[in-house]
Amino acid sequence: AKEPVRVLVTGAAGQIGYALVPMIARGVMLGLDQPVIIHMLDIQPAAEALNGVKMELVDAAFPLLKGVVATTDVVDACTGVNIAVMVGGFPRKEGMERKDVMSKNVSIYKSQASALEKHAAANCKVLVVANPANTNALILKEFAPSIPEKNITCLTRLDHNRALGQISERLNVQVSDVKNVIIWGNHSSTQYPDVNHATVNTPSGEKPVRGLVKDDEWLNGEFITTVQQRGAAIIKARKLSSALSAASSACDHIRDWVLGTPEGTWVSMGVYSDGSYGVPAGLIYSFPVTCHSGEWKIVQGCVCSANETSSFFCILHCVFLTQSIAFWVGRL
Ligand code: NAX
Repeated sequence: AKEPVRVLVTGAAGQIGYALVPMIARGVMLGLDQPVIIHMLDIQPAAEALNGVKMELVDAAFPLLKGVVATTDVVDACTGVNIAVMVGGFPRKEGMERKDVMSKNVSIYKSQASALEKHAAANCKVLVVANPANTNALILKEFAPSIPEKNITCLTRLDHNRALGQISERLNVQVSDVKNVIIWGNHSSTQYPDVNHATVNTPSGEKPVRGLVKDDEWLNGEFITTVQQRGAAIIKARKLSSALSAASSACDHIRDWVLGTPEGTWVSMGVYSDGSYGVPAGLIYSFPVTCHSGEWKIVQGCVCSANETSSFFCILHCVFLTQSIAFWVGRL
């Protein structure tokens, strides 16, 4: 039997946490033959709720679940973890200035970064979900210099999956037959969903999405804004932000990273830039990637003129964020 993998979920008493931990315990993230030990971290005001989640995990009698650590102590939470999914954080609220959110997250991610650096297992893989996701990942990277940069990523897979979903609805095809959309940039409304290389598997072979949709106006307009603003649409409908789709996409992100992407398929991940596509090196930016043996690699050659203007603004936005982070990191 395989050794259990330790998976940390921060903010585990929240709504994404509540959807995510049962998926992990059922093998959705790491496979149906992979035992897991789940570490859950939250803050003191949520300690009782966190314990309630632990009770439910016990009650569900998951065969793959070999242990649960539920704690408000960041060191206990991070000790020995192989995978860290950072869902806890301080999202921007109405009326808050960007710098207020930034300073709160810098202090949260500073302590979590150093706990991971000191106490996580060697080669721990980190996925930041909490918004602003690219920025929080960058803060974590700054404060955990001994964790290899390639091990710190952020979630844009939800946006990627939303794009697949929109194409499948539009063409009335199975979502599993659509692939190779790309989310460029930030997990925010400045992202650029790109279908220029996307294909659909049809009975007569793989066909480009653009050729099948035959409506460039929709692809260049409504499709993009729908994906960019889907989070707001969910909040409007549910009076709560996306949780099950975020949790499921976080599982997809880790599963593909650890177990590999299928041949000929790429996915979107927020990763540190090596300068590909003119994105300044060191930024955390969403690119198309393939994964093999636990390592991601940026897919090259997906340039298209349609996204030049948009990616220029994405890059500007990321550079601006990096500079603000450098400012806060310098101050603390
Ligand atoms: P909730 O408010 O339901 O849960 C957040 C949890 O984090 C709470 O239990 C809170 O007590 C805990 N927390 C706060 N500070 C903490 C700290 N210092 N250490 C540990 N835990 C802490 O939010 P939820 O709906 O679960 O969303 C979580 C985060 O995901 C938010 O930042 C949200 O903006 C972000 N999202 C990111 C998405 C993405 O695609 N990257 C999409 C979904 C989601 O909006």
